[in-house]
Amino acid sequence: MSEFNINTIVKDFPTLETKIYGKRLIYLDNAATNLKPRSVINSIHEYYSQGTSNVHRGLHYLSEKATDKYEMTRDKIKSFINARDRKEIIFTKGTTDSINLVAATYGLEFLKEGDEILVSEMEHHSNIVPWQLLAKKTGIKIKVIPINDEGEILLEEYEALLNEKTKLVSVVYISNALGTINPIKKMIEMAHQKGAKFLVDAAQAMAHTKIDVQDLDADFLAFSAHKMLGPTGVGALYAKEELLEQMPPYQGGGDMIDVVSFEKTTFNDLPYKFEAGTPNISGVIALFHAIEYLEKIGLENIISYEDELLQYGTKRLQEIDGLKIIGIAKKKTSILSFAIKDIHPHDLATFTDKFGIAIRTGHHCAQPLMKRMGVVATTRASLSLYNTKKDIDELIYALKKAEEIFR
Ligand code: C6P
Repeated sequence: MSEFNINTIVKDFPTLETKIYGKRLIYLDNAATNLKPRSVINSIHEYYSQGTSNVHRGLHYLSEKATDKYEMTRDKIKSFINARDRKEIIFTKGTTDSINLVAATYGLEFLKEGDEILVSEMEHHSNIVPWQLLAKKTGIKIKVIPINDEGEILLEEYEALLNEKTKLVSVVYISNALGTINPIKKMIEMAHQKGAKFLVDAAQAMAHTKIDVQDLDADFLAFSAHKMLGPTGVGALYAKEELLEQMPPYQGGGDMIDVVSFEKTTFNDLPYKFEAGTPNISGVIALFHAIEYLEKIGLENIISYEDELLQYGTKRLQEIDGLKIIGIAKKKTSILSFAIKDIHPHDLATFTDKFGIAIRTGHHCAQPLMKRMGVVATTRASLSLYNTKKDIDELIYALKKAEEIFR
C-alpha cells in the first residue's frame, strides 16, 4: 500500500497557495470540480510549449509523439477501470457528453415506442434530460426509481419497476448532492435478469471509489476528467465492445471515417468511429497524469482518508443549531449537504466566501431530488484527498459566525 502523507499531498496542488481576500483558500467545492496536481498542470504546459501537434494525422515526430501520449491515456483508463479492451474507451467532453452519446446512438437505434428507461430520483440533470429528449423522438417512457428520506434507492421499488419493457437503466453511482453510494453491482445484476442494459453515471465515483467495469458488468459507464484531478472539457465513455460495434456513429467528421465519397462513407474501427474531429489532446494527455497521481497516492488510501474526514465533518456539523444534513445514507462518501433553518443557502455561501471558503449552494443540477428531499437548495461542502480536518474546523467556525449574524 502506498503511503498517504497529507502534508506532501497539499503541496502538490498549487491552487491551495492562492489567497482569497488575504486568507488561505479552503476549497470544499470538489464535487463541482477538483483542483489539479502540478503533474497535470505541467503536462498541459508541456504539450503547448514543446509538443503541440494533432493526433492520428501526421507522420512527423511531434504528431507521432502526441498520438502516442494520447493513446497511452486510453490504456491507462482501460487498466484503471479494468475494461477488457482499449477499444471500449471512447474519449468525450465528459459525463454529459458520454450520456448524450449513448442516448443519440444506442437510444435512437435500439429503443422504440413502448420501451421503458429507468432512472432514479437522485439523478443529475445530465442523466435525465438526454432521456427526455430521446423520449420526444422515440415515444419511450421514463420511469423513476424512488428513494427514501435518507437518500437511498428503494431496491424493492426498483425490482417492481423492472419488467420486459425495461430496455435501459441509467443510475448514478455516487450522488453529487447527497453523497450516497448506490448498490450499483446489485442493480446491474437485477437489470440484466430482465434483459435491460445498464448505464452508470460515474462522474462522482472515479476519484472516490474503486471501479471495475468487468466485476460490475456495466454496459456503459460515463465520467469526467475534471472530477478526478484532470482538466475540464474531457472525459470518457466506457461501453462493452459488442454494443459499440452495433451502435451507429455519434458525430460525423475527421478521424471517424474509413473511406469517404459522395456516394457512400464507411467508418473507422473502434474506438475512433466515435471520435470525430480534433479532440482535446492536451486534456486527454493530462488525464493520464491525473490517473497516475490517484494511483500513486492509492485509491484505497484516499477512500479511507476521505471517510475519516466525512465522519469528522458530519459530527462537527451537529454543533450548528438548526442544521439538517440532507443525505444520510448508510453508504456515503465525501459530500456534506445541509440546510440551516432560517438561513438561505445563498446568504451562507456569500458569507463563508469572505472567509476564503469555497462551497456550493443551489440545487446542484438535481432539481427533482431537491423536491423529493423537501428543500429548494442545499449548501454543499464536498471533500477531496487534499482537504484536512482544519478545513472543516474553519467551515464550522464560519457557519457559527453566520448563525450569530443571520439570526
Ligand atoms: N456535477 C456538481 O457540482 P459534467 O458537467 O459533464 O462534467 O458532469 C455532469 C455530471 C453528471 N453526473 C453527476 C453525478 C455529476 O455530479 C455531474 C456534475 C457538478 O455536482 C456540476 S453540476
